[in-house]
Amino acid sequence: MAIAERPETAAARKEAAQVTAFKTGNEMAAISAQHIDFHVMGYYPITPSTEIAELIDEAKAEGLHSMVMIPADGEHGAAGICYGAAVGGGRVFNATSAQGLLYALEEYPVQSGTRFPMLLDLATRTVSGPLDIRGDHSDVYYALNTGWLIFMARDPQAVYDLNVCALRVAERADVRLPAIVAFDGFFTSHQKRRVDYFEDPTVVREFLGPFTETINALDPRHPVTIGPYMNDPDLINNKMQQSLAMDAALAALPEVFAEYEQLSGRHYDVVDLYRMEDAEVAVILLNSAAETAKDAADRLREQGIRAGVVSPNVLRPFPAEILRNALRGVRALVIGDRADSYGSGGGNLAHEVKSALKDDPLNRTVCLSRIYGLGGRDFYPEDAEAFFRLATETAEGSGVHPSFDYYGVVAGDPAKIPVRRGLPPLEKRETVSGRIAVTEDPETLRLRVEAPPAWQLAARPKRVAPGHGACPGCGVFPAIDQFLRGIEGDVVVLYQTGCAMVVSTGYPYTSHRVTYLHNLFQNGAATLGGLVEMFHERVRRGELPAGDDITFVMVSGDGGMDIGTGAAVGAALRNHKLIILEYDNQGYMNTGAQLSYSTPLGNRTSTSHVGPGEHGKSFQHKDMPQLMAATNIPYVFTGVEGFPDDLLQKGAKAQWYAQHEGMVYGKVLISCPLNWLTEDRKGTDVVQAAVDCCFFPLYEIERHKTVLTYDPEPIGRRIPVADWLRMMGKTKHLCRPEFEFELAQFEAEVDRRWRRLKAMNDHPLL
Ligand SMILES: Cc1ncc(C[n+]2csc(CCOP(=O)(O)OP(=O)(O)O)c2C)c(N)n1
Ligand code: SF4
Ligand SMILES: [Mg+2]
Repeated sequence: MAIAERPETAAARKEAAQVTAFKTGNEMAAISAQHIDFHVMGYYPITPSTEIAELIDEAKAEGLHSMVMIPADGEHGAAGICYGAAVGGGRVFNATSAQGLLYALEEYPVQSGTRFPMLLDLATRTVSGPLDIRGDHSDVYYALNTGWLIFMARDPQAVYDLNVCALRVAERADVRLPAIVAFDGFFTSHQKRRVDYFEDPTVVREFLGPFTETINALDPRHPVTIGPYMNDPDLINNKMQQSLAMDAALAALPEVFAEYEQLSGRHYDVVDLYRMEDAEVAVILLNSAAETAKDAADRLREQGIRAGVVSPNVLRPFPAEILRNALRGVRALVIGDRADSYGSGGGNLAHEVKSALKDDPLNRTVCLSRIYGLGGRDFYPEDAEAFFRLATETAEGSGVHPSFDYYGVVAGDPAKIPVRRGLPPLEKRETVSGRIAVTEDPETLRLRVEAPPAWQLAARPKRVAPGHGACPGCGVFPAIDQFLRGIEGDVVVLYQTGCAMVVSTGYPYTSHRVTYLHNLFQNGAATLGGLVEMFHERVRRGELPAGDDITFVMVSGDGGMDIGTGAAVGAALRNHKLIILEYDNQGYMNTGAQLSYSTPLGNRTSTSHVGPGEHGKSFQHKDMPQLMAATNIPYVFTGVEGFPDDLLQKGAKAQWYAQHEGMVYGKVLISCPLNWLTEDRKGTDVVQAAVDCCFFPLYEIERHKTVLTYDPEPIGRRIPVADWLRMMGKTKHLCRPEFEFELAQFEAEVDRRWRRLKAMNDHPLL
């Protein structure tokens, strides 16, 4: 709410017809994107912004728009795609949150510094670590110095409206800067509100006008040079121009908002001022919390307290003068920041407001800075009242409060010693079965594993305890367990972000009975590489006992092997003594089943819908084992849960290689009943069918020699690919006649890869 109508403009306006609906911020972002009709959207899924791309993709499958949707390999890639598309001279869109923004951060100044406008929606979320997917403003604050325009959308209506207005300002000839529209993760991204949007999308397109390119990289008759290096004295001039572009944007904003009001009937100011005309005490808050504070201000006004609320709709350019004018008569002000600038005595908003006031020699406002609402902590009217109380007591001199503090922190009990919430750590003796022996065959140079059948080791204590939160029928932990059963001795695991991580640790609980470390899924392999090297160095220095070996295992999903390919390949090329175990469930499952590069062609996912405008995923699945084999690490393997002895033996070999020669990579296909749309109890059958149709061959590449460890053909078990696809809700459409083309392409690719593998198996040099 809060978009007050100015009566004087109501008569003058020529409003376009609108639809009234009940929508979330993400829905409004998706609708506005379609109305704007961007040429290209480059994106990478991250909660809570993921839904925006999902909704746009769904609409594309229904044939409702023709925007090109490009699923990137990570946010850095997404930002690169967007930049590339922007220099091509069209409209570009992206959406992200938290780590996604940070991962792409270094690209943002490149784009603003070369002055190519685009729009990025940011559903704000806490920056890791610790990992917390709910909303605060720690991400958007990182963008403050990127040179992008930053709009703050307080509710779903504002998401739609400011997306349109932001782009209009961004594309002005005197601005030409990319823009962020930030709205509160979950509070705004996921809560439905009453909203209006234009019935006819062309209203938005006409408001924006055709995209006016300045220069573009797609006109060979007029070649341009974009991004040459630029040294002193030009660079400082370039930056000054960027600063002037921000000034131009600030000057243009009232005009753009007024024009938009004519069309929509909704009024926006650069700074939203609520009951500030005569306010003596005030709070400054961004986005949804400001709406909460308005209710509190109303209540206080009823008690005779002249309370007001200030909330910038725009953070870049920073509306310093408007704030100075608005706060001139305010005696005490609480500035709430939903993120800290650690060690600086305030959040970014507090510092910027204080600095704006400093330029007014007449200003006597006492400012208090409070950090609140971190990690999605709610902000209720009572909290706003507490802020007003601080301001009132400060104004009246009836209370002395620190100028900077955290608000809403729960004091701990120093006497309380944290207890480990989980099963006790494994004893050394529990980690060794003594029944697995690995020796080198001097003739073949392959390893020989002597081990009992996997079932005989089933009683051995598991490294992951059963008390985790995976879905019924999930194949992740049975597969990890089977693999780890082949490993003797101590293990340290690093889990990249993904289902296995999310369901097995959540402060203060752990399902792991061994040392466990998490790092974000773009960088786990590098992190574990560092730990391994520290281990060996400390052993060499005598700081850790020699001979007490540890096996280091990184567990990653298939998505982690998209965004983390670079780190994994880097670790492989350095040949750290560690194992990467990828569990492949063919998608980004913990974030809601978006496509990964391992998702096969034609599969239905939440970012590759099936409909008249789209036939599921549009490109073939990645062959990660072959990619890793190309790094020449000593051992690469594939496995599935349904072949436990095979997986156990590969675990034993993996340990030997990681101890003696260097890095190991293994990929296990695991069933995900929730998102594959299969029965919980059918998981093993489905992955076995994937092996039997030769989609997922079981093999190993040991010291560069490829060997199939299971061949369904000579034993008459090979089945058609369609038989496997028919087993899953996400793929059974591929067996319908209208998907004949996709099925044929997919079958041909499966066959090509299988025949190649067989040739490699048969040839001594391959
Ligand atoms: C830089 C960054 N981008 C995006 C995310 C959101 N995210 C976390 S896990 C994940 C998908 C993981 O997929 P996968 O590795 O296949 O594991 P699964 O969930 O399928 O088990 C995504 C997109 C994030 N945490 N950080
Ligand atoms: S979403 Fe899939 S992979 Fe994740 S826990 Fe559930 S079944 Fe397992
Ligand atoms: Mg996955």
